[in-house]
Amino acid sequence: MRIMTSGESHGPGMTVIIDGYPSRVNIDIEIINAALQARMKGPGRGARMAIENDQVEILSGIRFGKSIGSPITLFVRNRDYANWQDDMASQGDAVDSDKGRTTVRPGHADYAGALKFGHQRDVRNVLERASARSSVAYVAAGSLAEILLRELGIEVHAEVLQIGDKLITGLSDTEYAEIIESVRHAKDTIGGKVIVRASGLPIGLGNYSQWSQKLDARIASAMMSIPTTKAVEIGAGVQAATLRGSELHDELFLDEAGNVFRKSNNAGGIEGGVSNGEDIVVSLTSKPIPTLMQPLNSIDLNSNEAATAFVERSDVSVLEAYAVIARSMLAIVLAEIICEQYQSDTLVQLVNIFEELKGMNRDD
Ligand code: EPS
Repeated sequence: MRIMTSGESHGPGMTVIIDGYPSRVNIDIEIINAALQARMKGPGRGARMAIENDQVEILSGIRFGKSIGSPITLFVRNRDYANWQDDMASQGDAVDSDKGRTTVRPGHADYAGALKFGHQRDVRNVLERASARSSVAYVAAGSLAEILLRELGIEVHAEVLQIGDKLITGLSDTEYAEIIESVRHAKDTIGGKVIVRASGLPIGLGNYSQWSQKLDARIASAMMSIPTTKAVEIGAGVQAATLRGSELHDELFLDEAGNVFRKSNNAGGIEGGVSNGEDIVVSLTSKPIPTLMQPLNSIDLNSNEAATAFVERSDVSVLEAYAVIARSMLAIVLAEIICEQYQSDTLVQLVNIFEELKGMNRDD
């Protein structure tokens, strides 16, 4: 399974094509819609979310509620496009509008993207695609991946761990919302941390043989691709630096029936780039988003003069959405690796392989 996305934030919509998804998987469109709706929620979201009402349209690959083995195309319409048709037209001349941008926001793709593609006279050409609106497509694909994983007994969950420097445990919903409101009041933005867990995995996903096949390397790559991610930790993560080997490594024990078990999971379910049967545990750090209502010092790329970054409608905190996106990315990576490693045309073939896996792992 592999995925490719396209679409601009204020264009007609976001598209994702999922190729190599096994046939005969029951696909309930409401499961995809529930994930899309969850991504829109949470305190700190901006006015755009009052315009959008993300719902998936299935354009190919699914008939009568089942995958058919053909590429699946999912499309989520941007309702805001109705307000942007002239500015985002694919033909004709650029319109005279207040939506063009020549100053850049520190921390966004604006500066490097404009210089890379030659868009100094209209940075909107960069920010439309660099927008975190692109996460809609990943969440749509992620929920398809999760549907497949669930058929194989694998569950993925995510939650917010920390807002700014405050742990969520111990904060009430009101206190959480109040932190965001005070940041909004200060015309600033705030980041945090989320944690994602996958359970029910077989031993042996990924491969220690090549850098590109290592499960933790692939998860880290997917997580770093989410706009705003600045760090990814697996299991104990950065704490590993402060622990002795005897404290960190998860010892193996046998129960009375001869089954292997561990008393800790500091490895986060991955050793040597391979899943070891424990839960996969990944935590991610999100920077505060770079569109500020109190703009930072910047430059105007067109005039090459000092300026302040442009100010436009945006979010204060996206942590709840970030958790939904992180969960989707983990589901996508796991489904991709499972489909590569246990190539199967149909769901039944894949389920049978998973049944066999339960009794393997001895060479005698
Ligand atoms: C974003 C800017 C805002 C966010 C957007 C990401 O959009 P707008 O400029 O239209 O207000 O709302 O996120 C989404 C639209 C979304 O669906 O998550 C940015 O600059 O990255």
